[in-house]
Amino acid sequence: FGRSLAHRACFATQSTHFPELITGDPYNNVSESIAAKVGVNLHCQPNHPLNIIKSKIVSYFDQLHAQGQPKMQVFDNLSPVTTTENCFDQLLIAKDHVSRKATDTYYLNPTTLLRTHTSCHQVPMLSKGIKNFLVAGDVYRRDEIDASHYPVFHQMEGVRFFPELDATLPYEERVEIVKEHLKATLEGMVESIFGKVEMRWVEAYFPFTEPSLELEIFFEGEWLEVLGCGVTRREIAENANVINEVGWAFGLGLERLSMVLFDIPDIRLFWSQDPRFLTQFQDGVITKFKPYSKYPPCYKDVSFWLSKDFHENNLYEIVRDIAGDMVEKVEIVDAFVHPKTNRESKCFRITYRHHDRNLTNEEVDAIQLVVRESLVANLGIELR
Ligand code: FA5
Ligand code: MG
Repeated sequence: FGRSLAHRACFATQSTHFPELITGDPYNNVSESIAAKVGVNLHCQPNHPLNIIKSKIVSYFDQLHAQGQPKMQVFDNLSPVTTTENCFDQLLIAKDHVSRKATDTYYLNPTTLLRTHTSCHQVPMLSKGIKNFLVAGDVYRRDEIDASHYPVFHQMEGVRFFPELDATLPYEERVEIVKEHLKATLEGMVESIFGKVEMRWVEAYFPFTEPSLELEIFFEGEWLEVLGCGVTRREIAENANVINEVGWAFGLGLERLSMVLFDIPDIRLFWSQDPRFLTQFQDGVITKFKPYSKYPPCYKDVSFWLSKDFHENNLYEIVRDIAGDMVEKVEIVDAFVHPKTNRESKCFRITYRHHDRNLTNEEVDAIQLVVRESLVANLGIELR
C-alpha cells in the first residue's frame, strides 16, 4: 500500500513518465493500441483542434475572472493513471456500477486504472484546498465504435465553490442558486464559443451531483450530448474537508465541442497525423474543416453463437486492436435465440473506411479474417 501511495504522489506531477501500463497482473486489460495513446496529449499539441478549444474555454473563464468571478486554476498535465478510490469511491459511484467493470474500463491492476473521466481529480484537488479549477485531460473507456465515440477522448472538468453564499440560507436554497449559476455559466460558455447555436438542457443522473443535468447541442441533424454537470453532493465536499459550502462541477467532451466548432465529422480524425488534417488548424483561429477525402466504405458482417460471458465491448476492442482507425463503425445488425437449443446468435456489421486512402477489398478481407480468428481465439464464440 505504501508503494501505491508513493506512486500516486508521483502521478500528480508527472505527465511523461508512466508506470508500466501493460502489467503482468491478471486483471490488466490495457491493450497495445491504448497504451500507445497514453502520453500523446493531443490537448496540449500546438495548433491541434483540441488544444484550440481548450484555450477557448480557458479564455472564457479568464474573462469571467476579469468580471469579478474567482480565478479558475488550470491543470492540463495530470497523469491519466488513477485509482479506484479517486475515480469511483470518492465520487460515491456504487461498487457494482457498470463503469467500474473490466468490460468498460482499462485497468492496470484491480485498484489502478486509466481515468474514465476527469472527475477523478475533484476530491484530490478539493482536499488540497483548490476549489476553483479546470482540468483538461485524456480519458479512457472501452466503448462502442462510431463517429462520435472513441476509446480515448478528452474531457475538461470544471469545479467552482461558493464560500460567499450566505450560510444561514437553507441548504436547498443555496443549491438552487448554485444550479442557476452553473446553467448560466455554461450557456455563456457555449455562446462565447459558438455564437448562437441551438442547445437544450436534459435532466440527468450522476452519483456525485444532485441535481444533475446534461447539455446537448443540435449538430448535423441530431442532438449531440456535450457535457454533464450538477451541484456537488454535500458528502463529497465534506469528505474533502469543504464544509458547509455549495459548489458546482461539470465535465465536457472536448472532441464533441470541437466537432461542432470545426465541423469535424468523425472523432477518429483527431488522431490523424495527416498534414491535410493538421495544417488546417491554427492556434486561436476558428475555421471550418474542409474534408480532403471521402473514400468509399467497405462493409463486412460476422455472425456467431455467443459464448457464456460474451460482452460486445470485448468485441469492439478486438476489432479496434486489429483494424485500428480503419474501422469507422461496428453495429449489431441481427440477433436471435435458437428456439430449440436456446443458443443466442448475433451478427455484427463492421464498416471499414480509411480517411487518407482507398482500401482494397483484398486488404479488408485479410483484416476481417484476422478479426474472425481472433474473436474465436479470445472470446470463445462459434462462427456461423
Ligand atoms: C462524465 O464523465 C461525468 N464525469 C461528467 C460530470 C462531471 C458530471 C462533473 C457532473 C459533474 P459522461 O460519461 O456523460 O459524464 O461524459 C461527459 C461527456 O464526455 C459527454 O457529455 C460527452 O461529451 C463526452 N463523452 C462521453 N463518452 C465519450 C466517448 N466515448 N467519446 C467522445 N466523447 C465522449
Ligand atoms: Mg453522459
